[in-house]
Amino acid sequence: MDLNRSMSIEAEPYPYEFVPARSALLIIDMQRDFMEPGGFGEMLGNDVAELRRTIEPNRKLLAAWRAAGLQVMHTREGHRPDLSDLPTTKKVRGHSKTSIGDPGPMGRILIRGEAGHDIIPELYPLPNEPVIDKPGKGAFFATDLHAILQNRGIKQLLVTGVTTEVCVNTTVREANDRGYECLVPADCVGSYFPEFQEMGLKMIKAQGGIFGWVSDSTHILAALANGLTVGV
Ligand code: TIU
Repeated sequence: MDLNRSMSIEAEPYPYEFVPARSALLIIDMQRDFMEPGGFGEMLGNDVAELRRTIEPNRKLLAAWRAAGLQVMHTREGHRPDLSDLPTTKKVRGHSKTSIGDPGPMGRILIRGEAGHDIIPELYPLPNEPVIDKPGKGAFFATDLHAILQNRGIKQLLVTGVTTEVCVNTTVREANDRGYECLVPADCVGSYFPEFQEMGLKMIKAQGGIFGWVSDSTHILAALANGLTVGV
């Protein structure tokens, strides 16, 4: 496959043209505490099944993306063990009995280095794939993601992960304002709330793609497979 040759992916509001060499797959917060039964997300009363349906499409997309030799990056939401990067407002929001930094089902909740903070085994990063530890919802706030993307010549992002209306949407908006073109495959992003899943995706592609494009992993896999055939 010629990684510098532009490819087209069926998407809304119109086809997404991308250059593989200038693109990265950015997988947002597929962490055990959000995704696994018995984790922090479930402890708060959320149905993790709504998120777990994204694992298999992400796994297939990640495998194809890696096989094509393309760049992958991962993010994790979390904080320093001493909580020095945790705003008090975030700590106390929701008046939950158990909050960030407290002992949880899989170690201290959303603290770097704890089991629950880490990425699920199905999508575990390879050693050459940068992992961005972020203290906020957006992947650009208080991280070196923008610098890494610039250094690697990345202009286009496939953004997947959880949750659609929170960390995925915030990251897509941050990326869009920095000049990146974002494509979001609907089956690879998930929300605890079906209505937010629907509206979170509509908000991205509305008004001519005001924040980006929405597609499906099957269309991306088809474009990669086609690129493999025509590029040889
Ligand atoms: N990663 C991410 O979306 N963090 C959240 O806190 N999401 C919620 O939906 N709460």
